[in-house]
Amino acid sequence: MSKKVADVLWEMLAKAGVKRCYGIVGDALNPVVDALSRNGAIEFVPVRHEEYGVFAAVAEAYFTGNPVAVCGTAGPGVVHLFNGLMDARKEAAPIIAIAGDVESSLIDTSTLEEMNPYKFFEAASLYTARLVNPEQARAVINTAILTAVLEKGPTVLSIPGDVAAADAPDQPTDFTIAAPAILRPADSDFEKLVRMIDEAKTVAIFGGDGCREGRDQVVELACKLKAPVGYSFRGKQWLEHENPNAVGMTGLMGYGGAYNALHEADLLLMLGTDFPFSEFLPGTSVKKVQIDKNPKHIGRRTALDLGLVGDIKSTVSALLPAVREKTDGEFLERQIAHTESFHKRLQHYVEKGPAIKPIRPEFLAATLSELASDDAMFFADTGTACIWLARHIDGGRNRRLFGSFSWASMANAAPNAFGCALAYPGRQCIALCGDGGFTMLGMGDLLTQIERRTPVVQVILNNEKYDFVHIEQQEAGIIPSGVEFKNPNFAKVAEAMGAKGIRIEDPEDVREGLAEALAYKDGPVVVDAVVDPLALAMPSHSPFHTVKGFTLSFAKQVLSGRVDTVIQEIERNVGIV
Ligand SMILES: Cc1ncc(C[n+]2csc(CCOP(=O)(O)OP(=O)(O)O)c2C)c(N)n1
Ligand SMILES: [Mg+2]
Repeated sequence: MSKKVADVLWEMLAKAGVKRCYGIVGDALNPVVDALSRNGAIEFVPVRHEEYGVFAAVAEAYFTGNPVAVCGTAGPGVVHLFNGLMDARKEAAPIIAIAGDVESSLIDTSTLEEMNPYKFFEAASLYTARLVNPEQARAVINTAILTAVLEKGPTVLSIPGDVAAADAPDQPTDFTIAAPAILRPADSDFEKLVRMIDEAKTVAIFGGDGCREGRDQVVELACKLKAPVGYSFRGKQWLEHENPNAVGMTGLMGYGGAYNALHEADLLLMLGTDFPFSEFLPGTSVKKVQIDKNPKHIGRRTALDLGLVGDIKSTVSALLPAVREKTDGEFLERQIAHTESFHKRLQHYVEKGPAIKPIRPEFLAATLSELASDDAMFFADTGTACIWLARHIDGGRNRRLFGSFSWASMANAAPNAFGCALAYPGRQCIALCGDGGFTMLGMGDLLTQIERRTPVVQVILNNEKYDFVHIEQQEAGIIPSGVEFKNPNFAKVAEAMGAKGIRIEDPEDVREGLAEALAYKDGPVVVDAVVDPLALAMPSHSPFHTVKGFTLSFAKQVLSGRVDTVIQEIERNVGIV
């Protein structure tokens, strides 16, 4: 049998390092999966919702660095990919989406399920191609792969079934992915940077995901400069552990001394970060330098004194021998002391946790962190789970923390954990899920985990609420509405579906319940943790409008007769327990 276009597709994807394709088949994709079975090098992972497949692929691609394929078919199935592809774009994950298209003879006729992939994917995709002629195959597949891998993001190949099933022209399927170049600022700019660092009395560092490869160099530089190191959520997992200068995160989830360190330094070095919350960055009283390999990140969040293009590892490696060591450690010590005192405050609900019912999420997360293995991978749903992940799950050289940090979609954690459980068999993959997030997407595809007996631990923060939004509405000074819902007993639901279910209602059962969940290796576990729906987490630095908003919301709630709720909420968050 001659080679089909779909055979060429899989051959090239396999050569690019694709190990899995997550998705749902049907119509146009039938010849595509048929060719996948013939190919044998790539595993097809059928899911119950295409978006779940993409979130799984995003986590796999982000951590392994390999491109991952996803698929959905014609119209609605393709549309279900979209939110996940936006996430891939924001989290910089190389994903190649295979979108089933209508028959090529019906394109642009408004036939059943037809949509325009160019228009539809414009916001998410770095490159979208419609394969309407077998002669295009090699060139467009090649471009989709190279763009996803080199520009780190999603690309889309829209393929009509008839083209996928057509004979492929006799073309070579080999291609080359260029090795990355070393990217460093020009000598004269570099010298300017060295001078600024040497002239500054105190330096602070704020790092993001761009420090991933250069983390050891950044920590070494910080030690040499006696510089406190703060980080974005995406930078936390690279910069916090084994770093004596770590001072926590700034922003809405901020903790520790990061905010002060950034604002009190003479010079701020922003390294590999596109941290979006400008209000948490200092103004002109602090000199600011930003270094990033993506020139578009430079200067877009705050005005700078110097902006340099360079990858963090090689730029900081070059800086290390070039800058003078600082001798005065007073600034650093002050920021570390501040961080330690904030940490003590954070421990309040962890230490008191065993005696507080409903269960405090701080206590739940800290216990999970303590019990999990040193190479565990943690994933947090967008929602309060992110706050508890940021504040109470410890990182480590071999631990990994991930979420929809930049796109901030709900329902990412369970599929993220599933993708990593497939990519890293034997490693603990733990999803800290919102009850809103889990019921949005995680519950249906729990069946996927069950069928494959994939050992994913899902810990559900059962607060019967879109709690993050509840907090947001209070911050905005309004009476919370549209945020409450009712849940079933998730442990029983999980058991009925065929997973292991553990319900934890009492704080004294937290340790045992989590230990049991982590020890279970025979398939997925759902831990239904009934947590305090009124637990609040304020950032280490609260902007004035936040404080004002809470006060206003509390006042409005009291006036509308919700006195009990307000008193309870205040009581449960000021340590009067
Ligand atoms: C797909 C999607 N829909 C809505 C939102 C807005 N949103 C952000 S967090 C959140 C609440 C999440 O609730 P839940 O999963 O129960 O977590 P909790 O905050 O209660 O821990 C909502 C609705 C979003 N980010 N993504
Ligand atoms: Mg909730």
